[in-house]
Amino acid sequence: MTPTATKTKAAPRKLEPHQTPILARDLLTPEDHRELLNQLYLARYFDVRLIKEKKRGRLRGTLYSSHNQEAVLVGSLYGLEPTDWISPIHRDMPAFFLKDAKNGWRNPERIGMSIEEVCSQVWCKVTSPGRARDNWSHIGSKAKRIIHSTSMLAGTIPVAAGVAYANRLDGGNDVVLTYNGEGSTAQGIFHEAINFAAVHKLPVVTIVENNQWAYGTPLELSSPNKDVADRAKGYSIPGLVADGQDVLDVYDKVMQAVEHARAGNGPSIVECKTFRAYGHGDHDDDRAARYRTKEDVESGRSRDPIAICKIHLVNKGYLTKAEAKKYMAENKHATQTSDEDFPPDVVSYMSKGIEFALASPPPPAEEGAMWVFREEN
Ligand SMILES: Cc1ncc(C[n+]2csc(CCOP(=O)(O)OP(=O)(O)O)c2C)c(N)n1
Ligand SMILES: [Mg+2]
Repeated sequence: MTPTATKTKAAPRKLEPHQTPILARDLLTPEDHRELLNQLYLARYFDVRLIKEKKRGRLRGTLYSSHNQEAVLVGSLYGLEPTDWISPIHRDMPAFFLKDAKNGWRNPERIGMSIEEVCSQVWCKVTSPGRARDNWSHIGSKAKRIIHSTSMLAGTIPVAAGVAYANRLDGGNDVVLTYNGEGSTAQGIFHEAINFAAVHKLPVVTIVENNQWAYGTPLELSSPNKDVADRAKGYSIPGLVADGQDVLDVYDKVMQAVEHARAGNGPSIVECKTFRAYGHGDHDDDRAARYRTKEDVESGRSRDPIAICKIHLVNKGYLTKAEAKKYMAENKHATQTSDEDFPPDVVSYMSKGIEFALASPPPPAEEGAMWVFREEN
């Protein structure tokens, strides 16, 4: 059965006849623009709150921070149809609850995971989609159109191509958005899968989150291309480069690729240039401070996506300067932020998710072998 979402959003604004649509953002309403900022706050708060929960000793397991990379997630997800598919990886944890979030963060009909499900996953509770098999991104849902993340780098792309191909055989034309780090672009399977998608003109959009580092390996040691998107030339498909710190630029470029795919023209690569704020995971924070210079980290983090979005909104007149200064989450290390730096509904949304997870039990021990061995009936 095809899932449907209750539309709570106003119909998209139409351009006046004399206006030429230049960019996808031109069709966004002022409310859409403010919602993009809210979703950046949501993604940032998810991250800083988990970092603080771990420091308080209320959380165990590795955290893979998406701090400073939020515009890539928010900008790429915002224009999707609820029935489009996504395949997030370790760096994209907020994508699970941001999918279809413009139809209402708390809307139970939304085709995305609830914050309760995602927090339960992080806390390894019975209420998590993965029933505590993992504390991070190894979760998916066919009903919510989320493909379980693949551990082997670039492994999301062949799966995405397979989902798109199966969907076509079923008469569908839904877009499949796959996320990958720049470190995955040197994998053989990256080429095989995009080549297959290009040959069959499958509606697969590959987002490359180029945060300059793959664990301790810098981009120049894994790719001869300065722009990873240049690899697209080898498959005769579009390769777009977006400023990954600018949510509207990501939105424009991803929508170009999404419309190209939906029109039957096949896949694209959208490289979003960004910077990994901390270590690969929090187990790597101390080591990362040795293999990256302080100056490089400061420069990489100097363009905060929340600050850049605010500048757009103030310039457009969608936010006053006073409103822009009300919540100051930007340009701060996670531990320097306080709840007052975020809108109260963002804090309460996440807090409810955490309370739900903390109150949920772990799975019963007898579930340990569940889904491990085939059960004979
Ligand atoms: C084929 C393969 N090799 C190695 C790993 C171990 N590994 C997990 S994440 C990672 C770094 C990924 O870097 P990148 O693709 O740039 O994504 P980022 O973590 O920067 O978001 C590595 C080496 C893996 N998962 N798969
Ligand atoms: Mg990387």
